Amino acid sequence: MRIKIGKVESYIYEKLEKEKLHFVLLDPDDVSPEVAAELAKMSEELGVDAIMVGGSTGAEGEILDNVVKSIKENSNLPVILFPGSHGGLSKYADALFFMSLLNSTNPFFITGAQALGAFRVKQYKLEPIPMAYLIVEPGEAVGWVGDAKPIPRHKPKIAAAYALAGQYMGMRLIYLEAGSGAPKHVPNEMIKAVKSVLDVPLIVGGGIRTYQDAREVAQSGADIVVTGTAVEKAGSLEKAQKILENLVKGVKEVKP
Ligand code: 1GP
Repeated sequence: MRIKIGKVESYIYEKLEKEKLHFVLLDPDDVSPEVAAELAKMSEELGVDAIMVGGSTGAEGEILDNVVKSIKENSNLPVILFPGSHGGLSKYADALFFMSLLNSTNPFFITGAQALGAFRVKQYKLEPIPMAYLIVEPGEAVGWVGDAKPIPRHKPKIAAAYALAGQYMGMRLIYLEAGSGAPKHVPNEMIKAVKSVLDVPLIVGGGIRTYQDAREVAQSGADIVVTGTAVEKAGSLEKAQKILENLVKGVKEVKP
């Protein structure tokens, strides 16, 4: 019996052979379907590789469905759900990060929400991509909501140990998360330490705002760089375009 790798996951692996990837995260709590449509179009034009949709508070039901539908109608990029719990599912998406918050102190976020959501994932025919999710200080809203014991910023070895454990548990992606809107991204030393032990792709997000941030995160070893706030809170579409252009450049200039 063979493990089936779905379309979106294959797309990710194939692209990673040639380049570092940049995913844009849109939180339905912060963007309307109309703005999401504009940002998705812009992302596709600027060379972003996928759109993630989710958030820790309020990204559920009709609000979530409408944002996902609007992105799908306006771009060809894969839409990957980034659920805060079993509520964060939409049948209009292509795939979801089937994530376990490994350093949560609450089993609900490690296996509970996953069990509650599993049948719906099947019913909606969503492609689940198994992912270990690790919260690094400060952790922001997701750290608080997810009852995380955030990994101290000056302890790269703890992050590496959790990441490797995630890989050994069968996770096919590892996500280091400083939290959406974090004042600083995950430290470069920590990214390097985690990357040095992994054989599966590493995703890094939280607090990445500039060309320089994106570049150093990619250079330190992130295979996939995620940005959300920088574009969502840019203030205008013109400003968002400039910021996103620089972020994509920072990621794509670093060769794998
Ligand atoms: C949050 O890692 C993502 O889950 C993105 O963070 O909003 O800070 O870019 P930002």
